[in-house]
Amino acid sequence: MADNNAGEETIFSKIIRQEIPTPLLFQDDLVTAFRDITPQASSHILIIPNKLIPTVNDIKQEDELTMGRMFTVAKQLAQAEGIAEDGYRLIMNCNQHGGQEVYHIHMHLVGGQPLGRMLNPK
Ligand code: DGP
Repeated sequence: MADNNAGEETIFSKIIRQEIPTPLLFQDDLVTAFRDITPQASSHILIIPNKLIPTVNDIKQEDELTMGRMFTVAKQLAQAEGIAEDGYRLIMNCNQHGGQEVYHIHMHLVGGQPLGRMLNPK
């Protein structure tokens, strides 16, 4: 997918507005959560800000409440998934080297199985 640092809307904005119907696991005034379409573990959830922020590089001080809410929701969803005690991983990819494909920041919550080393050795 092409780099979208210009800040154009992505498919995630349509999911937030439910223009593309996707079952939501959580939504409030700041964040939305739903299951990843291509899960890479038995639990794979995306937690995203309702506001379009293209990359982690674009986060502003005024977004700190939203960033904190993303973590609070991640914790709650991990508990709801039953994976909190065994553990899980939170991932945010940034730009090309980070492997970011959708330019609307999102936190991956992955777990439900041992995840191995953090990075694949080359
Ligand atoms: P990243 O590489 O960090 O930008 O991850 C983007 C993730 O978004 C990827 O794991 C697949 C997921 N994804 C992309 N399009 C859709 C969609 O239309 N619906 C859902 N539920 N997930 C999507």
